[in-house]
Order: sequence, then C-alpha cells, then structure tokens
Amino acid sequence: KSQIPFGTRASSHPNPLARKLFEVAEAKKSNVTVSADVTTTKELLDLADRLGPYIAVIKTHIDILSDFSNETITGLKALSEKHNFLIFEDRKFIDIGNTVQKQYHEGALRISEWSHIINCAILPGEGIVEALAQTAQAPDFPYGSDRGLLILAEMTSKGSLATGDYTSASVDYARKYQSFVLGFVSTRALTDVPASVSANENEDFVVFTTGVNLSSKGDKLGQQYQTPQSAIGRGADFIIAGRGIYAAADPVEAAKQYQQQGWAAYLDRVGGSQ
Ligand code: UP6
Repeated sequence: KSQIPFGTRASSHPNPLARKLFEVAEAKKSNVTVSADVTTTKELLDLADRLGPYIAVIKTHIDILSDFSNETITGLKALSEKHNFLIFEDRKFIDIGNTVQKQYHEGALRISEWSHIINCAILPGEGIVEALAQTAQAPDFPYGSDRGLLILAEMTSKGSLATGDYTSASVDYARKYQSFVLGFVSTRALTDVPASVSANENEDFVVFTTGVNLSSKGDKLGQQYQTPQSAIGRGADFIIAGRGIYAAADPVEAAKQYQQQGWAAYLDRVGGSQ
C-alpha cells in the first residue's frame, strides 16, 4: 500500500487521469466513490448533485437505468464539472476485444463519451486490456488522455473465483498496459509499496475498493463488507460505497461520514495531518 500522499502522487504520476484523480481527492479532501445504483435518471442526477461536494468519483451502472437518454449523459457531465468529480462506469467489460471495443466506444450507452474511468475483467485474457487501450489511445479518439481503465482483480462476493493466479495476471496486464491502466478494483493493495517517489514514477497503481459499509457486514446475496478504515488500511486509495450511502436515511449525512472517516484513515496511512 502507498504511504505517499495524494498530492505527491499527483505530481509524479505519468498518467494524466491518475493525476487528475489525486488532485480532485486532495482538493475535496475526499477519497469516496459513491456507487449510485439507482434506477432512474432523476434519482441518479439528484444523488450526484446532492452528494457531489463530498465525493471524488461517482460510480454508475448505466444499464440499470430504466430511462437512460441523452439527458442522462448531459446531466452527469454537467454535474461532474459543477462539483469536480470524475465518472466511473462500472461496466465490467468481459468479452473478446472486437466486442468490448464496440461496447465501449459505440452502441446505445456511449460510455466513452461520458465516463472517465471504466473497468474490465481479465477472464478473456490479455486481449481485452489491449483492445480497450487501443480504442482509447487511437489518434482519432476524441477524449484524449482523459480516460483510464481499472482491472477488476478481485471481487467482494462470497466464493469469488478472482483470486490467486487470476489476481496476479491482473497485475501483470496492468504493468504491461500502464499507459491506460490506472490500477485495480480490489480489496487491498496488490503491488508493493514504492520505495520512493522516484521509484513511484514508474509504477503507482490506484486501488479502488468496493464492498465498503460502516454499518453492515454483508447482504443476503453474498456481498461482503469491510469498513473504510479496514479497506484503507489494506491499501485502498478510494473507497466505494453504494447502499451504505444512497440507501441511508440521509444520504448527504452518510456521504459526509464516509468522507470524514475515509480521509482520516488515509491521513493516518500516509502519516499526515491536514
Ligand atoms: N461491486 C462490488 N463488488 C465487486 C465489484 N463491484 O460490490 O467485487 C460493485 C457492485 C455495486 C457496488 O456492482 O455497484 O460495487 C457495491 O454496492 P454496495 O455498496 O451497495 O454493496
């Protein structure tokens, strides 16, 4: 896990989107990603506007909206500017290269147009990472270096098969496609602590951890939770909370609580006080 402050990682990181991510987190003193798993555009935009000030990233499952439209995209983009947060579409691409390129950059959901961060699983092999990188790094790709990929290296569901060699292969592919891969969705840091800031320039993966909840240990369908403190202690740079925030009696208060606890745990890890 990284004990280097976000500000330093922002200034030394080779990937422009990773720099932006760390800058946003520093500016807002938030390492919270809210997983806005609601099913209408109104609810999604309403949550994004109310929680916007307290989060660094909003994570969407755009295909669960019953009324996805152009308005969803314009609304999300406007709120991302207004509140200075990044958008992460949790599409978990998992197919042959030719298919994922179309799912990402064409098709009804127009993911490349509005989502800064996407993720994929490596079940199909290295080619999925290569294909997504190829699309996003093509000379005529309209969104330049403002896009990045997280590899889903582990899962929080009970009995997950994303372990061992599978998780190690995720790290190998991340290293190989470092110019597009920002890091991982995993329950812990998967690479060693960089020895110094200069060593850090060569490899500094960002860790997003799902399955974060302050008041629950899991759900009836096998989800398994840890607390913000535990996740960050194990190496999460960004904590992802869904129901812990949006299903709380007061989602704004909950977002503030995750922000405070998440940031305190981060400061603890990097040994700072701000
Ligand atoms: N998610 C997980 N576990 C994983 C990967 N992704 O929970 O291993 C996603 C889910 C959901 C969110 O698809 O959007 O993170 C977790 O939501 P929750 O906090 O309400 O459980």
